[in-house]
Amino acid sequence: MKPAGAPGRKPTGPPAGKKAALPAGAGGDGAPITLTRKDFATDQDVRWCPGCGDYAILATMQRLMPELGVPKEKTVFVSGIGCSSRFPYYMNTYGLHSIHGRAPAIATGLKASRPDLDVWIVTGDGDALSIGGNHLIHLLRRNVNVQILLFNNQIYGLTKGQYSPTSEQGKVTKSTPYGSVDHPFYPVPLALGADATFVARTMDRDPKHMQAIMRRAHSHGGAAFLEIYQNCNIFNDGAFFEFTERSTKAHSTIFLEHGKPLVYDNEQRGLRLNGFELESIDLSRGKWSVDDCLVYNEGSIELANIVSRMSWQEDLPRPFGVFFREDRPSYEELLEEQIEEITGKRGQGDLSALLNAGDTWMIGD
Ligand SMILES: Cc1ncc(C[n+]2csc(CCOP(=O)(O)OP(=O)(O)O)c2C)c(N)n1
Ligand code: SF4
Repeated sequence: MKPAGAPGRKPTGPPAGKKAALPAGAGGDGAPITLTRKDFATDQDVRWCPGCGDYAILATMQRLMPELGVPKEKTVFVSGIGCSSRFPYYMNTYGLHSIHGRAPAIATGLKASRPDLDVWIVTGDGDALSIGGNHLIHLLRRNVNVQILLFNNQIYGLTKGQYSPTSEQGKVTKSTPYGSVDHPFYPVPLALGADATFVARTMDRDPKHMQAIMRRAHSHGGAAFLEIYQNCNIFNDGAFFEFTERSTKAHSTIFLEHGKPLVYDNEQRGLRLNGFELESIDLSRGKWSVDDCLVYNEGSIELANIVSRMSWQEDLPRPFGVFFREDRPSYEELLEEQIEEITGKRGQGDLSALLNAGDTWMIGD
């Protein structure tokens, strides 16, 4: 296993709230440079529609970056194709607007060859779960040490409003004029099923929560999967209003916190485990108290599975926060270890000798 600070670990910065300083001399005059949110913005025109939820996610990321303390030149945003995938243009870091659905493959290659880089993947529900579904699950099971931000707007935005793998059954769109008959993917249970080591959910309209969860995703030493509910106000407006708007948010959402009882609706309601089922209980009438509520444990895959699956039961609130987290060596840690071990035993390899070993043929004129 590598010591702390080795490639598998996320680069760490100053505590939350403190400004990040580049190493002395990075500014050319020997003095440390203090970065602010503005340092992470670019001069590019942002081409999202006015009112799109993507703006809030971008602003939150730009606010978070200085406190992470990772130098800009060590940070890379890799995206696929879609409105959300325009994100790297707007971050003043390295970035790659890549191929549809292939951000996980490109990020895996990048981390395998440059494990010192801090890599974020930005993807949409179409990009990550239609054309890129296969790539995503393999990145998760391998535990590549990157953060994956899945902007879920339950629609294809860039191509003007076709249904996506997360669109609900019955959804009427340009490509499903009579309503979708497809059963949707639920990204959180999907990531848990792929053995992701960090799985969380947040929403565009709660920047404080979003920033806190992004910070936690970043501090995780492995593949950190974060689903973000994102409003596409042009093609799927209001898909998540029940969870994001002040009038309904309290009784339709619950915020998971490790070691804390599952209470919601201004502590008027809670969740208890009844067999393998979760049950909503009224804490205001004396029959039940907070002591009857389930205490959340983000290290339990069993709880994570139960809580992630309750998301679509109408009488239960929608969970946000960290569903699951465990420590497991990252892909690049294991890869480095293996390379060191084999090189120690067999010496440096010779690519040309390898290519010319065994049967080779010359192609004639
Ligand atoms: C190989 C290929 N197939 C299809 C497309 C068309 N296409 C572009 S973006 C997209 C889906 C985008 O949806 P999503 O990932 O949800 O992102 P959003 O635009 O909603 O942010 C599709 C199907 C493409 N660009 N390339
Ligand atoms: S089409 Fe939707 S997702 Fe795309 S920029 Fe416009 S509002 Fe945002």
